[in-house]
Amino acid sequence: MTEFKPLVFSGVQPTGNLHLGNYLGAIRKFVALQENNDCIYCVVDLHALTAQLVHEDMATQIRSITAAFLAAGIDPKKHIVFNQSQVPQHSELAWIFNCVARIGWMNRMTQFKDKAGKDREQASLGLYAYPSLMAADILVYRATHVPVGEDQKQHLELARDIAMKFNMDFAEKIRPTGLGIDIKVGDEPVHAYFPMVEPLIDGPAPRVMSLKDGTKKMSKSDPSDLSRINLMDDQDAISKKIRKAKTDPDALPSETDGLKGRPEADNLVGIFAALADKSKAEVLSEFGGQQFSVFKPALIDLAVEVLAPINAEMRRLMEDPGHIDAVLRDGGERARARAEKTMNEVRDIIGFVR
Ligand code: AQP
Repeated sequence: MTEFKPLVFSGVQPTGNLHLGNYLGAIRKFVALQENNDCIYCVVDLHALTAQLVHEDMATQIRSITAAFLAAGIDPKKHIVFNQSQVPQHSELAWIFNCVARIGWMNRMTQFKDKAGKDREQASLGLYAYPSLMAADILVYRATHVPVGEDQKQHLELARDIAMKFNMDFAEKIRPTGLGIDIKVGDEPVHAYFPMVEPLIDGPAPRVMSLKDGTKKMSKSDPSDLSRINLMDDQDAISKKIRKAKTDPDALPSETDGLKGRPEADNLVGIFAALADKSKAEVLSEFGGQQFSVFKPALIDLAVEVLAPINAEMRRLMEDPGHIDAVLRDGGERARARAEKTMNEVRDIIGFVR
């Protein structure tokens, strides 16, 4: 048995202000992973069209996500940073995956149901096919690991299903090309061209919740700005939002079991833990028995300490859009070369004439 060469891929949509959930659930992991891995990080601008077609400030949004990647510490020279629309191979593979994926699989996607809302007939076909494009984003590089927040878990399971079906359906065509490798999926040996991607979701804050409602995900599209901390928020805004964050009247518990049934307390402790690089248990060993009037100021100080340098660097980078565009162009060129190699192999496996 051999294994696929480890490769990390992930993406962020340019659909609004990045928030603490995007940072803790995704971008911070991107930075940590680049130390020991080959990484590709993408601003997934094609995905941004799925929920809303026309974006007045698309270019600014793309640059702003790129600035956040760079300000957080991603090295675009050692790794690849680019925007999806520069690499048309993503869309080409997505079409093939549209023909691999089954409608029954897509019908189970909860994010489509959430985002489409009640009037599903009016949702775009792109929103429905979103997970197929996401599978193509990852697999066009034959990436093996994907750091994401918990909300993306189901989409990654679908990417595995698509990869598995492609491998099985084309098994007899993959073998003679010598392009596949023998892997095990569970106990079953499979001759695979596409790897079974592994989601990287761990950490104390895999799902950062709204500051106004601990049962709802912190989200760019929440109409209330007080529900989230944006990476571009200044010290005053961060302080105001944490002070106004919903809590309950009890003191913090000393053990993590005591957070059960207290979603807002659980969320704030998780945020503290993630920002401080500690476990929730460690945070509670320090703050157990304390009121929120003590805990919130400590959380404000910590959030400002971590986010202020990123905020300042993002603002500096955004003053030089030419530099950001050059980073994206360079990354796009390198990504295209890799993606085209995969697509040539896929075309050969399928039997297209080229
Ligand atoms: N609340 C969250 N907690 C942890 N991780 C999160 N992510 C998003 N929200 C949270 C992770 O951030 C990465 C990029 O997300 P995205 O912008 O591509 O898409 P999204 O999940 O749709 O983000 P939003 O903020 O929730 O946007 P809207 O409001 O448009 O739906 C992903 O890895 C995601 O898991």
